[in-house]
Amino acid sequence: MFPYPSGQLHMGHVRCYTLADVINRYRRLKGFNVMQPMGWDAFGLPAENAAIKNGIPPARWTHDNIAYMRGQMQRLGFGIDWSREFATCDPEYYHWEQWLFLKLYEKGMVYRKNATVNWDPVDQTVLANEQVVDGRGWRSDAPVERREMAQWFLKITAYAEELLTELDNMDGWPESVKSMQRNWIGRSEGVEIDFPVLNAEGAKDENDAVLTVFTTRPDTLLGATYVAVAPQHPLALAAAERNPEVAAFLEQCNQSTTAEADMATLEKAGMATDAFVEHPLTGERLPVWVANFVLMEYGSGAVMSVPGHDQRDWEFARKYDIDIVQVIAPVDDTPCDLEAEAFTAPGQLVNSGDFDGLTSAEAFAAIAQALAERSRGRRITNYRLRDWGVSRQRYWGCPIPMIHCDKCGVVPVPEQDLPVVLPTEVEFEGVRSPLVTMESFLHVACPQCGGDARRETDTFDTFMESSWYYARFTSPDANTPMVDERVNYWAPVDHYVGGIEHAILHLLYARFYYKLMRDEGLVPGDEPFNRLLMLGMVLQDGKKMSKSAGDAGDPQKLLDKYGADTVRTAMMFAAPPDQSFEWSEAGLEGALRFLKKLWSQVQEHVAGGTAPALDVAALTEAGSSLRRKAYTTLAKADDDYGRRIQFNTVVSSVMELVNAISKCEPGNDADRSAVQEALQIAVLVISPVAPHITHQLWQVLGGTDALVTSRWPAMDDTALTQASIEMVVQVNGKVRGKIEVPADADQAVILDLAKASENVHRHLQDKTVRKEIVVPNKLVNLVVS
Ligand code: ANZ
Ligand code: ZN
Repeated sequence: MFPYPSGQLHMGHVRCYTLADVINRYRRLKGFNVMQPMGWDAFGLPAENAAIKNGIPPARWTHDNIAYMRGQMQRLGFGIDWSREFATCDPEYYHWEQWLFLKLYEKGMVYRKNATVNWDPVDQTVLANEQVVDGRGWRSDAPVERREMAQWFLKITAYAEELLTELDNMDGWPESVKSMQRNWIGRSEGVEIDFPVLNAEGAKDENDAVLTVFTTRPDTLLGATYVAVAPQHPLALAAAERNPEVAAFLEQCNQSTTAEADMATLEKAGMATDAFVEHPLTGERLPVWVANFVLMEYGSGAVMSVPGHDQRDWEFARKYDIDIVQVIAPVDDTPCDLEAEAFTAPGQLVNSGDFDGLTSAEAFAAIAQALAERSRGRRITNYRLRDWGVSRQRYWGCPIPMIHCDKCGVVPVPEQDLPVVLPTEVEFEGVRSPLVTMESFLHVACPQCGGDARRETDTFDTFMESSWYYARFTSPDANTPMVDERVNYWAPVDHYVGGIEHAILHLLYARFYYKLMRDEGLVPGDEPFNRLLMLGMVLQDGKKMSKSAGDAGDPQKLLDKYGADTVRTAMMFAAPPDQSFEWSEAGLEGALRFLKKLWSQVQEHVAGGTAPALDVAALTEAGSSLRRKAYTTLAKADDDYGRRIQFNTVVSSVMELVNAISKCEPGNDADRSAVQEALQIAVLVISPVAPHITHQLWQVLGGTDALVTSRWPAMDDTALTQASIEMVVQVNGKVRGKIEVPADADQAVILDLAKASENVHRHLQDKTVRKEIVVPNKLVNLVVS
């Protein structure tokens, strides 16, 4: 995941890009053609805020930051193909985003409708959610109002089903991320039920007006004792016209948040209206309430309330003294006490007339059918996922390529006039987007009638740019829509590495966008990322380290003091990739000691003169046991790098190998070549983590090619076989001797050797062996009496 050019790298970046670089370098050693690209997610609010504060144009601020951060990445030794670099604020990039938007507009995948925004009445501007602090504008401190404004939407809901079902085939993604995406998409199967609206005389409305609700529990229909509508629902608005108290309640609801997360904790409140509906099966009269927890944006903005079997409805009914009726009885011994709480589990129907005795599942079908027969209901599938509102009333973003003409309405910018370039020489007055008053940008001839028209001044949500940049890396200079044929060689991404905070929105939008591009015939396959590595966070004092957190957390300071290899090694050693961990400088000292030891082992070895070619037959035990250690390390690292994606254990096993090398006392010249081989393996295996010193050490060890162009060594299984193993022998749990046994000896042979060993033999005299325990490769215990 490419970074936002905030100014300087933080430790989270160091972790993410080092991990990616380790994968890159390992795969290269394995002979793959690897592309590791880098670019900049360059649009966004911080650049604008900096401009408002310091008067520097966002473009300049952004490009300065990019230059600095690029330098830091180069200093860290990331093996990036810089020829592919771009920033999303480059017109050559966002040109194609505008192009796709127009294509989608033609296809009906883009539409415009009113949506609520945060409005700052003093600054006369829309605020982003982050700019609203405790309900007030961050600069004006004025209470923020909700306003309806026309916004552009992308129809992601048209892909909801595919976005959901495809998850089942995505083996390379962590289960946790897939489940977050499933919940976000939120598929529910249920029934839409029409409740006829009654007029003031209590009769059915002559136009057969109905109140439609969505329920996932049609089996509870006979237990509905009232219906509730959202404060923005037409029935609520009509009731407010008739009753000022209802109007005041709606006003109050509109001042609080609509965020679904806040809904859960919201104190439930409602008000009865003078309206009634008729129960579609019993003909009973049910009151219509307005309730603050009913969302206008979900289902039909109305619910049938079943206080006996829905906890929220139960609490509401208790609060407002509404009837609670039981229609579901437990089938097992699940406790059910409607005096204490709702009974929400499925069960068997009671108090439901003809449906009594059916199970919840049977009743679902039967009631759905009964409603369908009366034309009062239909089965539907609902998604929690909403269409993607992409308009932002901000300056520093990709201009939306639309024109407003008084005569023709909204007219798309003709393809040949793309890109609509964002002016970069701007001055801010307050927080308002400079585009709104910039005549040179605003003024345009209508493409349809040629008359005076105005450009759209909203820009795209920056998630638009981050939804397809990875595909652009394959052909960063393509002058054809979005990508060119090179995308077929590279895409989809083999390994995507990034932060867990992007587990939902970014990844969902990117998946959606990829499908949009696929449907334009632009990219191969259905999904953009084969394998996904979700990083845990780097913490300091328990908080995410996203800002420079003192010297200990400033990568630049650490690079200056320790150098890139030490910083990289400490970062990889600290924790497995998916775990969050507390950063501390102590790890750097350990990493530095290890790299110094590797360095001096190599220097010491070469100072002893050239080792002869390896002659396995001539090795002493010292040599062959070192070989065994070297090849065990190689095999484990291969597995850790390639399959487990766990690099902390690679570092620790190379540390062990280096210790074994330092302890090895070569018995002859052949053993010296085993040392040479072990050093080469240590250097090569750790090179993806510490590429700089290993490059040098490789040459010192006689490497003729650069290490980056070398290959991962072939495994030598014969090095792993051990001629003999030493085992401890105990008698009644006390150590009485040690024996050498052939590595392939079976249990009987081992026991014979154990009993024959001199000291053990003595302790067995005049005793009966009651029990014989053999722990392979370790010990023999003889229980005697
Ligand atoms: C009656 C009922 C009885 C319900 C019962 C639940 C349990 P999911 O699963 O998330 O789709 N609902 C429907 N539209 C709503 C809205 N706009 N705002 C708030 N709540 C709404 O949830 C579906 C359930 O959420 C629906 O099923 C409805 O309550 C409620 F024993 O209908 B239920
Ligand atoms: Zn026109």
